[in-house]
Amino acid sequence: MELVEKTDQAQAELLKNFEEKINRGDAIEPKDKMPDAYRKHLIRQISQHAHSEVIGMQPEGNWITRAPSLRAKQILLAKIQDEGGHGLYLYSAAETLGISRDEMIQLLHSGKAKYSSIFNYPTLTWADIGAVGWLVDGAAIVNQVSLQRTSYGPYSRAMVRICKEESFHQRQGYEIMAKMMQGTKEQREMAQDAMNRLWWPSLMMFGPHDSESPRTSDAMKWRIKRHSNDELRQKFIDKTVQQAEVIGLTVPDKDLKWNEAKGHYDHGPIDWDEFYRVVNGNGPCNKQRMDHHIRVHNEGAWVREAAEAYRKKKENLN
Ligand code: BYC
Repeated sequence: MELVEKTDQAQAELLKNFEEKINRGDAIEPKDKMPDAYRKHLIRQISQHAHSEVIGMQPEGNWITRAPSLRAKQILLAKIQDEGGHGLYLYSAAETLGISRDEMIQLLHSGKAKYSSIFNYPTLTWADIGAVGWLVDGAAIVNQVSLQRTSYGPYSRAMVRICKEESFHQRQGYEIMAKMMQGTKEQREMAQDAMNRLWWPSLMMFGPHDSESPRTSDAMKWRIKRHSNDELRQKFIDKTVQQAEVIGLTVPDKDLKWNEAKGHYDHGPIDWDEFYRVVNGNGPCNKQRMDHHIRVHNEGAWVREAAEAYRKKKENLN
């Protein structure tokens, strides 16, 4: 009985110290004591974030061989490599919480871990590559700038570096769209069509409305999230609508209207049935994305084995 009381007391002390640290705005580092629920929450979010970066390479990779110029191809290749790098920083950050890369990949392949809904849409034309850079990376930046101040040190530091690269990604996407809007009628229509198809899925990247978001309350309490899903979505809309106007694109939302009193744009309803359909595995490309990831992961087994054999050999030499 006394032992149970002592353990409870130790747990309460741990929680108190942890909460004090969070409230002071101190970063939590891998060797710090932390509640198990905080650790699990972070593993879920960071690993899903890493999976998104890596799966996100597929829709863009679709256009490497068809980029319209050598310059466009070089830029696209560099961008996709950056996304792979982001995945690696994030898997490493998650590993500091006591999960291995293998376990994270298994959770992805078994359908237990998610990745961003946006990457289950196809990239049908070159303008889609512009729209992915401008809208998808643009949405990702808004979210990730906020995550630079997240409470877990390794996640926050990964975000600082990722944000620098993402701002280049966003600009290159906007450049593609701007150029197409100065082109022929067909090119302008292609850019508008990409905008029409990718606008709403980009708004869904921020997750469900705050009232429907089961994870937000813990995430805000532990300062993993600094802003809610709706706050970040609004920020993205406010800045992107103006960018669309500058290059002559129309936002495909008839209810979009500047609200002077709020100082924000009001927007039309988001199709949450579509969101949950895609998140639950039934979007246009879910099967294709997972099949590809599983196949390439299996084909790469020899690389992992060779790296492990080399590590062991070096260990024996030392
Ligand atoms: N897609 O309670 P909620 C990139 C899930 S990649 C799928 O609001 P939370 C790029 C959510 O996980 C950048 N699932 O959750 C790469 C939860 O399910 P579980 C990607 C979604 O975590 C290559 C449930 O719905 N960025 O930029 O508080 C090329 C309830 O949601 C989505 C990140 O990953 C969604 N859109 O908030 C180009 C950012 N939304 O886990 C570009 C990091 C929600 O309970 N993540 N769900 O089964 C976050 O900031 C947060 O996790 C979210 C969701 C805002 C996404």
